[in-house]
Amino acid sequence: MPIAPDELGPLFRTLFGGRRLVVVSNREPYEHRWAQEVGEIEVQRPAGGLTSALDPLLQALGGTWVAWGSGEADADTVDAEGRVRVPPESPAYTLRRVRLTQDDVTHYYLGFSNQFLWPLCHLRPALTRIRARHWERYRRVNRRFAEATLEEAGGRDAVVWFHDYHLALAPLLVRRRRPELALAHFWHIPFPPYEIFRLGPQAGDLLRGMLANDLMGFHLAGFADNFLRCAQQIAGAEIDWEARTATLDGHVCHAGAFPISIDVEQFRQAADAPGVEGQMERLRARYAPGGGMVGVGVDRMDYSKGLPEKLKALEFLWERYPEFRERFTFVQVAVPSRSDIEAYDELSQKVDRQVWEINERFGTADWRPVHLLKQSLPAERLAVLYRMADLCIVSSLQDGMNLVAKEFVASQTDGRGVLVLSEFAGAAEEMEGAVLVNPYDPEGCSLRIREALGMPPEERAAAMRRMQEGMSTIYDWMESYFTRWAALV
Ligand code: GDG
Repeated sequence: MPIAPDELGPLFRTLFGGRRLVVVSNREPYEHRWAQEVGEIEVQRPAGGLTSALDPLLQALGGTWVAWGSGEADADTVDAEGRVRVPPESPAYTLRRVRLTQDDVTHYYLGFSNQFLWPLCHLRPALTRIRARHWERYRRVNRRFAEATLEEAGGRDAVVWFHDYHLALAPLLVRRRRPELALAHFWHIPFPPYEIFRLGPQAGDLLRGMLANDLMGFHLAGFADNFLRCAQQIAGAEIDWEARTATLDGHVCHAGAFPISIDVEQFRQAADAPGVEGQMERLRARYAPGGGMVGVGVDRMDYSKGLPEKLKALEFLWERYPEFRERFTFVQVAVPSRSDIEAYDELSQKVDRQVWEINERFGTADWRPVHLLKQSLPAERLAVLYRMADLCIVSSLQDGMNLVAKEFVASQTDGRGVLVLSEFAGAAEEMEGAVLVNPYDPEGCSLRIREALGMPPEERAAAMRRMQEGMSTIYDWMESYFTRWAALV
């Protein structure tokens, strides 16, 4: 039985008693911005599955969230300590903002986090940029996050939950000052094998930071094992492979697999909302005016998502199997991301070029094979797009989980669509019923897309039902994480 969102607060209290929850992440759940009207400040909630799932829990528990104050009016809305009560309409918990300078953002965020750790963890060492300045800022900013966390924990017994690769060093800094606190970390991206992770000159420091947690969570057991092997080989930790623990300086860190999910009900309801049928018809009329099937892709414009590879596979499909020309149209949403980084800018240009070439080559006066939408759509529109689609292609070259795959399945309330999923996305370990592809092999991939498009309706419906029935929710994810963590502290 899936756990209901409002059962999580009571569960947390049962598991952790009166301990206070402090969540620490790079991204904040509420951002203040200057509105169009002069002098007015408005609040935005950055879209994201994790923030929208953790926010109600913090509201129920009244804890604290420590995050980078990235909004342009954030500094004008906090008190002298950098605190603001949220949500604005009915304040229930504290958001503690860590203020970063432009240099911090350049070197800690765009530099070390996204030009070193991100490519390294996604098995692209050639794309890493190693700079002393980046590392120096990463350390400094992690120290600031740790200080803010310690202040928020106060003299009380807190449970501190760190998120992601931006904050690998903070747990050790907190542990040194408050050894009795319960610390856990969830790593949202892949953790690479030893042979890759060791390429970073600071690998040992990063691992020592992470090993200070009681629990290091990853999406897959394979990532947890990679982490343990690195802890052993690089940091000299003692590993118990059966229990999946690493012991360093007398402290035991447990590593575990906790595959994340989405708010399934939210997507299902958005896909089934009144008026959706009409919206789907309008989408079909816009993208496939001559009829035929429609495929979708939804990705951040990131090299880990395999966009050029997906386009190459589609090009092979229309080239080798002309029966799909004018009978199969592809809509790719590619939200601009980290565009200050050269590799991302180059990728975006490459994708533009490929789409242009495909459309020139196969397009006709009445039909455009690929529609590229380089913009962010509201979540409800995404659900409609997912439900309308006959096919969704997730072509990640490497991905911790990939939530799009799960969102597509949750939104497929008619069970008509097929999920074509890269075997290198974490989601592939769970989604039995998906058509698995190797995005490095565009010809093979185009064959699989062809098979998927030809699948009889009953087969599609059965595969979709299997995936829908097997899918857990983000609330189940939190339940299993908290239960495991509470048993350790
Ligand atoms: C990291 C890991 C892991 C995309 N376009 C729009 C939009 N999105 C939303 C999707 C989805 C999210 O962005 C992307 O999630 P992914 O899981 O695909 O990837 P990352 O951003 O790389 O996230 C990943 C995840 O962390 C969670 O642990 O699964 O492996 O890399 O939710 O819907 N949302 C809206 N408009 C868009 O145009 N509203």
